[in-house]
Amino acid sequence: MTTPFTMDANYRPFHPNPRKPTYVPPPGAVDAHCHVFGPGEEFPYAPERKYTPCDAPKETLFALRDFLGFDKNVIVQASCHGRDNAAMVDALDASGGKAKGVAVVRYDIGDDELKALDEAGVRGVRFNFVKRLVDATPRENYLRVAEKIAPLGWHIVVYFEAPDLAGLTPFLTSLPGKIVVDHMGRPDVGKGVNDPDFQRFVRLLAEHENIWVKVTCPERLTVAGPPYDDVVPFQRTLVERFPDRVLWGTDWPHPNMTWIVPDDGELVDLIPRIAPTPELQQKLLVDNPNRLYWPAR
Ligand code: 0GY
Repeated sequence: MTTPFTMDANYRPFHPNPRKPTYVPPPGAVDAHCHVFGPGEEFPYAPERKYTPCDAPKETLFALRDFLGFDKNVIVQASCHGRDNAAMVDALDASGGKAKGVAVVRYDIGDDELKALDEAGVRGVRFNFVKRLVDATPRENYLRVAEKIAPLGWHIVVYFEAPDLAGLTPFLTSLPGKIVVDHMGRPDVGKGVNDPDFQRFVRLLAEHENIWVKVTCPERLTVAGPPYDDVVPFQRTLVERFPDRVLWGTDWPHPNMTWIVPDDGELVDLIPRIAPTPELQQKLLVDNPNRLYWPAR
Protein backbone atom coordinates (compact mmCIF):
# COMPACT_ATOMS: atom_id res chain seq x y z
CA MET A 1 0.00 0.00 0.00
CA THR A 2 1.32 3.49 -0.74
CA THR A 3 1.24 6.20 1.88
CA PRO A 4 -1.87 8.41 1.75
CA PHE A 5 0.39 11.41 2.47
CA THR A 6 2.72 13.21 0.09
CA MET A 7 5.51 15.13 1.74
CA ASP A 8 5.64 18.85 1.10
CA ALA A 9 7.37 19.85 -2.13
CA ASN A 10 10.04 21.83 -0.25
CA TYR A 11 10.53 19.23 2.51
CA ARG A 12 14.04 17.75 2.69
CA PRO A 13 14.29 14.15 3.92
CA PHE A 14 16.87 13.16 6.53
CA HIS A 15 20.44 12.32 5.48
CA PRO A 16 20.38 8.90 3.79
CA ASN A 17 23.91 7.88 4.65
CA PRO A 18 25.44 9.62 7.69
CA ARG A 19 29.11 9.05 8.40
CA LYS A 20 30.33 6.88 11.27
CA PRO A 21 31.35 9.35 13.98
CA THR A 22 34.91 9.36 15.26
CA TYR A 23 33.68 10.32 18.73
CA VAL A 24 32.50 7.31 20.76
CA PRO A 25 29.81 8.22 23.32
CA PRO A 26 30.16 6.75 26.83
CA PRO A 27 28.13 3.64 27.73
CA GLY A 28 24.51 4.53 28.51
CA ALA A 29 24.49 7.62 26.27
CA VAL A 30 21.06 9.02 25.39
CA ASP A 31 19.94 10.86 22.25
CA ALA A 32 17.49 13.03 24.20
CA HIS A 33 15.73 14.79 21.35
CA CYS A 34 14.48 12.93 18.28
CA HIS A 35 11.18 12.11 16.63
CA VAL A 36 9.36 9.39 14.71
CA PHE A 37 7.15 10.34 11.77
CA GLY A 38 4.47 7.87 10.68
CA PRO A 39 4.66 5.86 8.58
CA GLY A 40 1.67 7.86 7.41
CA GLU A 41 -0.32 4.83 6.28
CA GLU A 42 -0.18 3.37 9.79
CA PHE A 43 -0.04 6.55 11.89
CA PRO A 44 -1.76 9.33 9.93
CA TYR A 45 -0.42 12.86 10.19
CA ALA A 46 -2.66 15.33 12.02
CA PRO A 47 -5.24 17.27 10.00
CA GLU A 48 -4.10 20.49 11.73
CA ARG A 49 -0.38 19.97 10.89
CA LYS A 50 1.63 22.78 9.35
CA TYR A 51 3.90 20.50 7.32
CA THR A 52 3.82 16.99 5.88
CA PRO A 53 7.18 15.28 6.39
CA CYS A 54 8.92 12.31 4.89
CA ASP A 55 8.07 9.16 6.89
CA ALA A 56 10.75 8.52 9.53
CA PRO A 57 9.82 5.25 11.24
CA LYS A 58 11.05 3.74 14.48
CA GLU A 59 13.17 1.06 12.79
CA THR A 60 15.26 3.73 11.08
CA LEU A 61 15.62 5.67 14.33
CA PHE A 62 16.75 2.60 16.27
CA ALA A 63 19.26 1.65 13.55
CA LEU A 64 20.66 5.20 13.65
CA ARG A 65 20.91 5.04 17.46
CA ASP A 66 23.05 1.90 17.21
CA PHE A 67 25.12 3.22 14.30
CA LEU A 68 25.96 6.46 16.15
CA GLY A 69 26.94 4.55 19.31
CA PHE A 70 24.05 5.58 21.54
CA ASP A 71 22.19 3.41 24.00
CA LYS A 72 18.79 5.05 24.26
CA ASN A 73 16.41 7.65 22.80
CA VAL A 74 13.97 10.24 24.07
CA ILE A 75 11.27 10.55 21.43
CA VAL A 76 9.52 13.91 21.40
CA GLN A 77 6.04 14.20 19.91
CA ALA A 78 6.29 16.46 16.86
CA SER A 79 3.66 18.92 15.69
CA CYS A 80 2.92 16.99 12.47
CA HIS A 81 1.29 14.30 14.66
CA GLY A 82 -0.71 16.84 16.67
CA ARG A 83 -2.03 15.40 19.94
CA ASP A 84 -2.20 11.83 18.65
CA ASN A 85 0.78 10.20 20.33
CA ALA A 86 0.24 6.76 18.75
CA ALA A 87 3.38 6.67 16.57
CA MET A 88 5.56 7.78 19.48
CA VAL A 89 3.97 5.28 21.88
CA ASP A 90 4.33 2.50 19.30
CA ALA A 91 8.06 3.30 19.11
CA LEU A 92 8.36 3.25 22.92
CA ASP A 93 6.61 -0.14 22.99
CA ALA A 94 9.00 -1.53 20.37
CA SER A 95 12.14 -0.15 22.01
CA GLY A 96 12.53 -2.78 24.73
CA GLY A 97 12.88 -0.08 27.38
CA LYS A 98 15.46 1.86 25.36
CA ALA A 99 13.20 4.82 24.65
CA LYS A 100 11.16 7.24 26.73
CA GLY A 101 8.73 9.80 25.38
CA VAL A 102 7.52 13.37 25.59
CA ALA A 103 3.85 13.72 24.61
CA VAL A 104 1.57 16.51 23.48
CA VAL A 105 -1.81 16.17 25.16
CA ARG A 106 -5.25 17.77 25.25
CA TYR A 107 -5.97 19.93 28.30
CA ASP A 108 -8.95 17.72 29.08
CA ILE A 109 -7.04 14.43 28.85
CA GLY A 110 -8.38 11.83 31.26
CA ASP A 111 -6.39 10.34 34.12
CA ASP A 112 -6.66 6.87 32.53
CA GLU A 113 -5.12 8.15 29.28
CA LEU A 114 -2.31 9.82 31.22
CA LYS A 115 -1.70 6.63 33.17
CA ALA A 116 -1.48 4.63 29.93
CA LEU A 117 1.07 7.11 28.53
CA ASP A 118 3.05 6.89 31.75
CA GLU A 119 3.08 3.09 31.57
CA ALA A 120 4.28 3.30 27.96
CA GLY A 121 7.27 5.37 29.08
CA VAL A 122 6.15 8.97 28.62
CA ARG A 123 7.90 11.20 31.13
CA GLY A 124 6.95 14.70 29.98
CA VAL A 125 4.69 16.93 27.91
CA ARG A 126 5.70 19.48 25.32
CA PHE A 127 4.32 23.01 25.11
CA ASN A 128 5.10 24.37 21.65
CA PHE A 129 4.97 28.16 21.22
CA VAL A 130 6.53 28.29 17.74
CA LYS A 131 3.92 30.00 15.60
CA ARG A 132 4.92 28.43 12.28
CA LEU A 133 4.37 24.97 13.83
CA VAL A 134 1.18 25.21 15.86
CA ASP A 135 -1.94 27.28 16.46
CA ALA A 136 -1.89 29.16 19.76
CA THR A 137 -3.05 27.33 22.88
CA PRO A 138 -4.62 29.33 25.75
CA ARG A 139 -2.28 29.57 28.73
CA GLU A 140 -4.97 28.25 31.09
CA ASN A 141 -5.07 25.03 29.06
CA TYR A 142 -1.34 24.61 29.55
CA LEU A 143 -1.78 25.25 33.28
CA ARG A 144 -4.43 22.54 33.47
CA VAL A 145 -2.04 20.10 31.80
CA ALA A 146 0.73 21.12 34.21
CA GLU A 147 -1.58 20.39 37.16
CA LYS A 148 -2.62 17.01 35.74
CA ILE A 149 0.91 15.75 35.13
CA ALA A 150 2.34 16.91 38.48
CA PRO A 151 1.34 13.75 40.39
CA LEU A 152 3.14 11.63 37.77
CA GLY A 153 6.41 13.50 38.28
CA TRP A 154 6.62 14.39 34.58
CA HIS A 155 8.41 17.49 33.36
CA ILE A 156 7.46 20.12 30.77
CA VAL A 157 9.43 20.65 27.56
CA VAL A 158 9.01 24.11 26.04
CA TYR A 159 9.80 25.14 22.49
CA PHE A 160 9.88 28.86 21.69
CA GLU A 161 11.94 31.33 19.67
CA ALA A 162 14.31 33.88 21.25
CA PRO A 163 12.14 36.98 20.66
CA ASP A 164 9.33 35.32 22.64
CA LEU A 165 11.42 34.68 25.78
CA ALA A 166 10.77 37.99 27.53
CA GLY A 167 6.99 37.70 27.12
CA LEU A 168 6.96 34.04 28.15
CA THR A 169 9.21 34.33 31.19
CA PRO A 170 6.47 35.06 33.80
CA PHE A 171 4.52 32.07 32.52
CA LEU A 172 7.53 29.74 32.37
CA THR A 173 8.66 30.66 35.86
CA SER A 174 5.16 30.08 37.20
CA LEU A 175 5.10 26.46 36.01
CA PRO A 176 5.64 23.77 38.63
CA GLY A 177 8.29 21.07 38.36
CA LYS A 178 11.15 20.74 35.91
CA ILE A 179 11.11 22.72 32.65
CA VAL A 180 13.32 21.73 29.70
CA VAL A 181 13.95 24.33 26.99
CA ASP A 182 14.36 23.03 23.45
CA HIS A 183 17.29 24.09 21.28
CA MET A 184 18.75 26.66 23.73
CA GLY A 185 15.69 28.88 23.25
CA ARG A 186 16.72 29.34 19.60
CA PRO A 187 19.27 32.19 20.03
CA ASP A 188 20.23 34.42 17.12
CA VAL A 189 23.77 33.04 16.84
CA GLY A 190 24.79 35.79 14.45
CA LYS A 191 24.82 38.13 17.47
CA GLY A 192 27.34 36.10 19.51
CA VAL A 193 27.12 34.79 23.08
CA ASN A 194 27.35 38.23 24.66
CA ASP A 195 24.14 39.35 23.01
CA PRO A 196 21.71 40.64 25.71
CA ASP A 197 18.99 38.23 24.57
CA PHE A 198 21.20 35.18 25.09
CA GLN A 199 22.51 36.60 28.34
CA ARG A 200 18.90 37.01 29.49
CA PHE A 201 18.40 33.31 28.80
CA VAL A 202 21.56 32.43 30.75
CA ARG A 203 20.25 34.51 33.67
CA LEU A 204 16.92 32.71 33.54
CA LEU A 205 18.76 29.40 33.99
CA ALA A 206 21.00 30.83 36.70
CA GLU A 207 18.01 32.10 38.67
CA HIS A 208 15.78 29.02 38.26
CA GLU A 209 17.32 25.70 39.13
CA ASN A 210 14.29 23.82 37.84
CA ILE A 211 15.01 24.94 34.25
CA TRP A 212 17.08 22.62 32.06
CA VAL A 213 18.20 23.15 28.47
CA LYS A 214 18.84 21.06 25.37
CA VAL A 215 22.08 22.10 23.67
CA THR A 216 20.70 20.88 20.38
CA CYS A 217 20.23 21.93 16.76
CA PRO A 218 23.44 23.61 15.58
CA GLU A 219 22.20 22.77 12.07
CA ARG A 220 18.98 24.71 12.69
CA LEU A 221 20.58 27.72 14.37
CA THR A 222 23.73 28.20 12.31
CA VAL A 223 24.25 31.12 10.00
CA ALA A 224 27.71 30.00 8.87
CA GLY A 225 26.80 26.34 8.17
CA PRO A 226 28.89 23.24 8.96
CA PRO A 227 31.08 22.75 10.97
CA TYR A 228 28.85 25.03 13.06
CA ASP A 229 31.61 27.18 14.56
CA ASP A 230 29.04 29.91 15.21
CA VAL A 231 26.82 27.68 17.38
CA VAL A 232 29.42 25.75 19.40
CA PRO A 233 30.18 28.69 21.77
CA PHE A 234 26.51 28.86 22.75
CA GLN A 235 26.36 25.14 23.47
CA ARG A 236 29.66 25.15 25.34
CA THR A 237 28.69 28.16 27.46
CA LEU A 238 25.59 26.34 28.69
CA VAL A 239 27.34 22.99 29.24
CA GLU A 240 30.13 24.57 31.28
CA ARG A 241 27.85 26.86 33.27
CA PHE A 242 25.02 24.36 33.94
CA PRO A 243 26.66 20.91 33.63
CA ASP A 244 23.92 19.13 35.60
CA ARG A 245 20.99 20.58 33.61
CA VAL A 246 21.95 20.08 29.97
CA LEU A 247 20.77 17.45 27.48
CA TRP A 248 21.98 16.57 23.98
CA GLY A 249 20.09 15.14 21.00
CA THR A 250 20.29 14.71 17.26
CA ASP A 251 16.82 16.12 16.42
CA TRP A 252 16.59 13.33 13.82
CA PRO A 253 14.80 13.32 11.33
CA HIS A 254 15.39 17.09 11.31
CA PRO A 255 12.00 18.44 10.21
CA ASN A 256 11.77 21.63 8.20
CA MET A 257 15.42 21.95 7.29
CA THR A 258 15.27 23.96 4.11
CA TRP A 259 18.99 24.69 3.81
CA ILE A 260 21.16 22.03 5.45
CA VAL A 261 20.48 18.29 5.52
CA PRO A 262 22.62 17.50 8.56
CA ASP A 263 24.89 14.48 8.70
CA ASP A 264 24.10 12.92 12.09
CA GLY A 265 27.65 11.55 12.37
CA GLU A 266 28.98 15.08 12.02
CA LEU A 267 26.62 16.25 14.78
CA VAL A 268 27.95 13.54 17.11
CA ASP A 269 31.52 14.56 16.33
CA LEU A 270 30.72 18.05 17.64
CA ILE A 271 30.18 16.71 21.17
CA PRO A 272 33.82 17.02 22.35
CA ARG A 273 33.78 20.67 21.24
CA ILE A 274 30.56 21.32 23.17
CA ALA A 275 31.57 19.31 26.26
CA PRO A 276 35.37 19.32 26.26
CA THR A 277 36.08 16.93 29.15
CA PRO A 278 35.03 13.31 29.78
CA GLU A 279 33.27 14.47 32.97
CA LEU A 280 31.14 16.99 31.08
CA GLN A 281 30.37 14.42 28.37
CA GLN A 282 29.30 11.88 31.01
CA LYS A 283 26.87 14.39 32.55
CA LEU A 284 25.52 15.64 29.20
CA LEU A 285 25.01 12.27 27.55
CA VAL A 286 24.50 9.82 30.42
CA ASP A 287 23.90 11.16 33.92
CA ASN A 288 21.48 14.01 33.15
CA PRO A 289 19.14 12.24 30.69
CA ASN A 290 19.12 9.06 32.75
CA ARG A 291 18.25 11.03 35.88
CA LEU A 292 15.38 12.77 34.09
CA TYR A 293 14.00 9.90 32.00
CA TRP A 294 15.09 6.64 33.69
CA PRO A 295 14.96 7.46 37.42
CA ALA A 296 14.45 4.64 39.91
CA ARG A 297 10.71 4.69 40.67
C1 0GY B 1 12.28 20.06 16.19
C2 0GY B 1 12.06 21.34 15.51
C3 0GY B 1 11.03 21.66 14.66
C4 0GY B 1 9.80 20.96 14.54
C5 0GY B 1 9.12 20.44 15.56
O1 0GY B 1 7.20 19.60 16.52
C6 0GY B 1 7.75 19.91 15.47
O2 0GY B 1 7.20 19.82 14.38
O3 0GY B 1 9.60 20.40 16.78
C7 0GY B 1 11.17 22.89 13.85
O4 0GY B 1 10.58 22.94 12.76
O5 0GY B 1 11.86 23.82 14.29
O6 0GY B 1 12.52 20.02 17.39
O7 0GY B 1 12.23 19.04 15.52
